[in-house]
Amino acid sequence: MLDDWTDGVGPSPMEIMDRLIADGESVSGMGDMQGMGGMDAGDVEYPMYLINGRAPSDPETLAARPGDRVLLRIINASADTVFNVALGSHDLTVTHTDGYPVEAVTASAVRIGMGERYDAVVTLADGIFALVAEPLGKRGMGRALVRTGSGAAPRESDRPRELDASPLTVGALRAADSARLPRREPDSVQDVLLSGSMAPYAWTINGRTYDDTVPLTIREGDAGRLRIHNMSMMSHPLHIHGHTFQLRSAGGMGPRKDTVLLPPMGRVSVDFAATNPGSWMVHCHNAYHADAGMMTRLDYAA
Ligand SMILES: [Cu+2]
Repeated sequence: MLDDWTDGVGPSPMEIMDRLIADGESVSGMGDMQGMGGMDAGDVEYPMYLINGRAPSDPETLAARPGDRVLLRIINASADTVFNVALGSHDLTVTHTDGYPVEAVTASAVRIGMGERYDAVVTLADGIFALVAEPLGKRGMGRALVRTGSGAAPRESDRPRELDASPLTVGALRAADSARLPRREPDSVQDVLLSGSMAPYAWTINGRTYDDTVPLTIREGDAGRLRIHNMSMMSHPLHIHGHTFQLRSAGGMGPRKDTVLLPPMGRVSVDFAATNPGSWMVHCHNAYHADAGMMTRLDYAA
């Protein structure tokens, strides 16, 4: 479980939100902003990044035996941080994302946005290895240890060289057969434009902040398609409640998910089946962006 942490060791999340809004209102605040995030790095520098609730100086140790085949279920529970995750001296074989199986892909590192989940299988060597979550565009790291044998633990400052490789991103994945939606032309196609700015601090979907929103709509039983465009220089993990979707990447065979990370200026189309009538949230999984308005709804037509 990956997290970015400030409460008790830095300003509270509410104080951070107040500062983002205040800095967005003042030109002088922009000086401070340049030290914060920027580009696709999130909006906030955190004093600490955690794995399983533990600081890097006091990491959790996951125990196993050499040769064990272990499933790592990696969850990004942070508010504002995209992580690249790697296990020192090992490759990760990604088998699932957001609970749905994919055709297995092996990578040195995996990129995971807020709200996303990746499962990776690894066959463990003999020793003590660092499991590291490196925050994208920020200083510091989240850290745990995997111990299968004796020897010296990696130093706190050690950074696995696996993080030097380009991380696996969602575009490299294909849904397993059992996770595919039926191939079907969409009954409706809707655009979801993600935009906003640091000054003023406001984040929008289709040009509006919640709850001054024009909801997306769908009829029960329809096949829906969303064309999601990130019009900003910040990344946004878009999450839909009550539904899952299949990415149109990989020739329409992209992974089945409920949260998809849009890089700066990125685009992705997703298909979903309207089988769960109600009024559902659609929102950026950056907690500060959601709080600043980056939410809308998916409403079923009567
Ligand atoms: Cu966002």
